[in-house]
Amino acid sequence: MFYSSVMTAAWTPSLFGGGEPAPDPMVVPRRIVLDETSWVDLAPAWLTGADAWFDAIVAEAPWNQRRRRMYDQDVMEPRLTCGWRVPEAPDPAPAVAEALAARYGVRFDRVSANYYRHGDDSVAWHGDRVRYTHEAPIVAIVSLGASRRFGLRPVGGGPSTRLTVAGGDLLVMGGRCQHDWQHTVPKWPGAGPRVSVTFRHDDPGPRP
Ligand SMILES: O=C(O)CCC(=O)C(=O)O
Repeated sequence: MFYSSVMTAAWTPSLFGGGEPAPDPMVVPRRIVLDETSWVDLAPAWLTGADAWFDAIVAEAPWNQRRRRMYDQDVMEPRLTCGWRVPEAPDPAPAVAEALAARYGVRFDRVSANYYRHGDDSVAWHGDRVRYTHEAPIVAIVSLGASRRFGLRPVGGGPSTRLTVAGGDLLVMGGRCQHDWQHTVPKWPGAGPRVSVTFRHDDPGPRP
């Protein structure tokens, strides 16, 4: 297995997760340079009130379980998903999209949410489809709920990067990350429920 760590504690609300959900303007992301043209920004506790958003989105979002074609078979994805155009997305997603646009210089149009109900839910190694239309897409992910591992590995092989994302954290992939790197949220036995809220853009965005 890729990760050796095992988390046994179920998710409990964090000390800083209460109140109205909103980006904290004082929290500045730290850039992790993956290679000459790819990077990841990580900002722990970027969103205050993450627990309130987690509770609301779990209860109210129109969750679906998608099917994926794998090895000539249709399989159910091991997580639930849903998506909106930004103006129709439930609060605080439009305000979060605006804060991200101000920092990253692209207009975020689409929001999707992924619900990992327990540690057996996951997403396999992949690059996002936005790479087919964008040279340097920015993909921003706000984590809510329990902590999970987030892995990145170069498409051509080489050492992987392992991060942990907790409720309220912001992780942003940029440059050629979707082309030259893959990412995953692996299964993590004992993990509590987590939602990732992902912001993507249709406009071409910055060059790498
Ligand atoms: O849940 C996450 O943090 C990652 C989601 C993701 O990679 C995807 O939906 O393409």
